[in-house]
Amino acid sequence: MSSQFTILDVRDRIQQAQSVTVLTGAGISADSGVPTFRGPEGLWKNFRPEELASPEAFDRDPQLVWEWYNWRRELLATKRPNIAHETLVKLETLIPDFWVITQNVDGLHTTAGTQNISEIHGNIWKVRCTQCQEVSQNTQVPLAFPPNCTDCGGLLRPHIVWFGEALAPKDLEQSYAALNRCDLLLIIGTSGVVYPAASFAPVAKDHGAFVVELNLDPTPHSPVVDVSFQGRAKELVPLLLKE
Ligand code: BV8
Ligand code: ZN
Repeated sequence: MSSQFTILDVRDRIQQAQSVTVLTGAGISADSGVPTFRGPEGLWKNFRPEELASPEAFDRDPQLVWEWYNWRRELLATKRPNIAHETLVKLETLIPDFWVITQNVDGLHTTAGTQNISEIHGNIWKVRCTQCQEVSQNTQVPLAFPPNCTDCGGLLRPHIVWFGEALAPKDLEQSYAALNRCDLLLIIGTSGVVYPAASFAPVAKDHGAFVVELNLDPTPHSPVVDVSFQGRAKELVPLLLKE
């Protein structure tokens, strides 16, 4: 980390860039009232990931897993994108090549209007059939248990990447392509501990991108990025857009 750059320097660099990639995590949605995962108020304080967000957990007790996702769907149904999501939508219209890679499953980037996006951990508003693998949009809240596939009758699961599961090849391809061509990588609101996303910053840095972190707290990314700013996404991200 270096203090030689101000956020206004970063704003100028972003607006002069040909290609910008943004990696987001739960911190950007925290300002919409969505709970994060880690930290004092995080979801993992009350739940154990391996008991809820793993294929083994779903095999063992699909009803429990669906109850947790239903609870989160109910909560998310009341949340709206915030000014940080909206600023990224505006930047997308200004910068020739702009790609968002999000670890968030809440769909708030697309609700805000972001077009170029890889939702690498899936989307809580999509379900997938455990038999025929068909993916469909589903916004029913709550979803009665057991939810069944209209095509084959199979049990539906959340279309989310759980611990121990591989990310979709298309999302990985899009993400690495965006990381390998960007002039600037902006990392917003992620603790940087979940792989493979935790290894994305060095990919961009190794090919020469300028890497910027915006996060409430220091993270494992902080010492390796070009510049790190501590603060709330809703306060920092709007500063990246010129009036
Ligand atoms: C895979 C979905 C291989 C649930 C999620 C040991 C070493 C290395 C790797 C591993 C290892 N052991 C296991 C692994 C692999 C594992 C992993 O990385 N584990 C970690 C924890 C060690 N990864 C996997 O299993 C991945 N798959 O590796 O596959 C493979 C290959 C081939 C074939 C088979 C398998 C799959 C990862 C799946 C991740 N899914 N959960 C759900 O959402 O329902 S992870 C979970 O964490 C969330 O989904 C989230 O997307 C992700 C990242 O969290 P963050 O978004 O960063 O959120 P967090 O709360 O942590 O941090 C928020 C940050 O925001 C904080 O820093 C905070 O300060 C900041 N903040 C707060 N408020 C604000 C703010 N910032 C700004 N403004 C604010 N207002
Ligand atoms: Zn099916």
